[in-house]
Amino acid sequence: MIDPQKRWRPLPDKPDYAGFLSFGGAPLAQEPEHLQGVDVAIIGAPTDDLVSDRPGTRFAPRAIRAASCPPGPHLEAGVDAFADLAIVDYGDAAVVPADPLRTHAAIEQLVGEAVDAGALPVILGGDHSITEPCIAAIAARRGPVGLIHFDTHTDTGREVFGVEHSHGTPMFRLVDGGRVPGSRYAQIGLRGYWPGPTEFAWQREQGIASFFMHDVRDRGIREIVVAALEHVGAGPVYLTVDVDVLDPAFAPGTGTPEPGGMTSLDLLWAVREIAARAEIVGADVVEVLPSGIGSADITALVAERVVREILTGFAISRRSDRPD
Ligand SMILES: [Mn+2]
Repeated sequence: MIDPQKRWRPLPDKPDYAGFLSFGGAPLAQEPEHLQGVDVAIIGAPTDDLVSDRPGTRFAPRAIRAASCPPGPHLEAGVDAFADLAIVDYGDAAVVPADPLRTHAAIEQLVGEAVDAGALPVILGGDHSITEPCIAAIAARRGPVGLIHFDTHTDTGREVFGVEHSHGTPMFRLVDGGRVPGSRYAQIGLRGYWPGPTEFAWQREQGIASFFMHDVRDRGIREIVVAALEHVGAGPVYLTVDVDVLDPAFAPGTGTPEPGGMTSLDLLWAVREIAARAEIVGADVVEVLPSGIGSADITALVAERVVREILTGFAISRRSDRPD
């Protein structure tokens, strides 16, 4: 294990821009045995071979790690996830450029190692196709999982541009393959012009709950989160956040942006609430397309904070699990 904080121990704090690059300055782990006793393993999935529009999310795991912030308790929640939980950065999956199948196998392998060690895998994408191997690794060990999915798009295409293996199809493949029952799958933030009636008819047949952006606008995020949690119900839940659910004003660095989206304020609260209330067994943040370094990249910055809110919510859920 490498502790990026070590050289700064005699000092008050390590500045975020210095030291070995890891998520939140967490210890770097490379071997599965380093995951023993770990609560959360951050895993990078730097791949964007399957995007249908502008590429570049392969650079996101590094950008998200670099858009860090000083440690300390969450000012609203009063919880310091890094103090409450044993969090490590398990590095990146051994991706192979232009070979999405081997890349996905490498992601599934690494996520599986985290699950086998009893750690919560939190994955930094990558394009949205990476959610398929992440959930595959978890479902292989724990059975089918519920899914809460923040996105502009449903990603339930049977194919995109005639291609079945795409960042627009992972949710179809997961439901079709039995890894995510539609009766425990909720989407939040849908808007724009894709997909069409065929996909939505299929979604209804599967029992998938779709909360559109106009639902968030009209009913408010609190009510929508309650409804999504009710739909997925009890049991293991995976949380996936496509950063394009945000309005491009908040997250301009993404490949298929759509105006009229969520605010950072709503999304950050929502993911924390879900992580605190649901039985989270894995989470990812995807489709960040960075172009700046550190906090200069506002899309990587908000993605970093999405992960922090998930960690904070997970820490809250762990606290409430503890016997008094
Ligand atoms: Mn997506």
